[in-house]
Amino acid sequence: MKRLIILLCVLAAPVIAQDKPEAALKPGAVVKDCPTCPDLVAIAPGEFMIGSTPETDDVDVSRGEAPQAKIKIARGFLMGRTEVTFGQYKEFVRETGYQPPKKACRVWDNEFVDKDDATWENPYQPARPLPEHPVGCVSWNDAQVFLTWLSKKTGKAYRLPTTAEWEYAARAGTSTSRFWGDDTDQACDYANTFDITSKEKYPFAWSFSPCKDGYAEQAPVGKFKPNQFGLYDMVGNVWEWAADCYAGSHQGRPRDGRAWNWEGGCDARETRGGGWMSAPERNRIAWPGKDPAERRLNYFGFRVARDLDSTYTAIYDGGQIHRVTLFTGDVAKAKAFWVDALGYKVRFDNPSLGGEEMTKTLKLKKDARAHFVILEPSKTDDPLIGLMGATGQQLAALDRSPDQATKSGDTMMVIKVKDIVATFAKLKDLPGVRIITPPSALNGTGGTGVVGDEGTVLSPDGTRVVIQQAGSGG
Ligand SMILES: [Ca+2]
Ligand SMILES: [Ca+2]
Repeated sequence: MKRLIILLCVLAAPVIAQDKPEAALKPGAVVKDCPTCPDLVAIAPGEFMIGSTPETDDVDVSRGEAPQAKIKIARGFLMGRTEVTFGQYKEFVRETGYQPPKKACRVWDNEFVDKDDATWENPYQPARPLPEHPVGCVSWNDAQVFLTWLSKKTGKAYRLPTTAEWEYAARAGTSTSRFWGDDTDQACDYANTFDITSKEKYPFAWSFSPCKDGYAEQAPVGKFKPNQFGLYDMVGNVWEWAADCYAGSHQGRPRDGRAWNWEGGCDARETRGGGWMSAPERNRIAWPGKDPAERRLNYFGFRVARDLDSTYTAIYDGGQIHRVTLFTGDVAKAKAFWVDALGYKVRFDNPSLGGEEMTKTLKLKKDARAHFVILEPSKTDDPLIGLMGATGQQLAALDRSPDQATKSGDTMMVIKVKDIVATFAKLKDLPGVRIITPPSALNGTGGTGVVGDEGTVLSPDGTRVVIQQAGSGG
């Protein structure tokens, strides 16, 4: 244990150089974390009413648009200026080799149908995507893997915008159905919707915007006028995944703009903003789609967000998310440990390998001090024993042998380094979380690393979490 503490102190030095604080950015300023990264627009804090008034045209009370709720976005944040593009996603796939578990995507083929040969590369509409097109046929799960990759690439903690952030940014100070007003006949200046151009090519049964925008299907991003915050395609083009569970109501939503997720996971995630194939009543800022996290449709994409001055440093160059295996003589005990002691909302699943998924949602006790200690194998693909401790739990029995660990009655998990990377990427909603173990510190001789940095952070469910280095007292 002594050795552990000494090493942790050595590792405490920051590994990311701090640039000028982003909190000082002027609203509307555009920043970029790498040459091919998404443009990010600085969004100022503020208050707004989420949802629609009962008098709004086409208001859908069944989706919980009304009644409204007052949201205070306390902190500024950065939001993708456009939808994530085909070119950006292609770079991600090239660098990671990411293969989604099941290759089917819903496209139009004389009807809307899931096609096995439809992929982000072959989304049918458009037949041959340009690098500037938004990427489609990406699920919420796929988006998480992309965000993990982008976070590791840039050292910044990328995530999806929360529902509240998305709507705040889309409204850009307006309270109308769309950021340009309520009229659908003006849509063609501001958005790629299901318009006369689309209607001429696709015989969908629903209504259309009574104007011509020139795009029958997807348009390259940024072709229409931006909203008042400088964001493009916040209505139309591709639907955009939000971080939140679909709630069907704004009552009970966190009032500070955080994502609304709950224990046990959710059946559907919110999608926002409508799309090129959607009817005008759905191409409104407030209307929420609800779709399972694994669903792919060629008219669903996403946009990135991140906190100002966020940091993210991953250990190893993981890439794929692999299965996380609970290894313990007492599974029930191990599960209880995770749930009670650690408590982050972490989804242990396996979008890249398919098969059985294990989903666990964890709840951290208020003011718990979470210590993350990892024992390192000689190779990144070796099983790795991670022992997770927290206040009231002992950081003990650090041992590479699962047998010994089980015998000693400790709760052990056998996971891979790559899984650690992926797991902690799931904590991306937590501002301030950093993984500060460099690979060189993990040498297979019982060396330890710590994940997390000192600081107080908020978990997505509003729990205040103090992350403190092991051995630093308290
Ligand atoms: Ca159109
Ligand atoms: Ca959009």
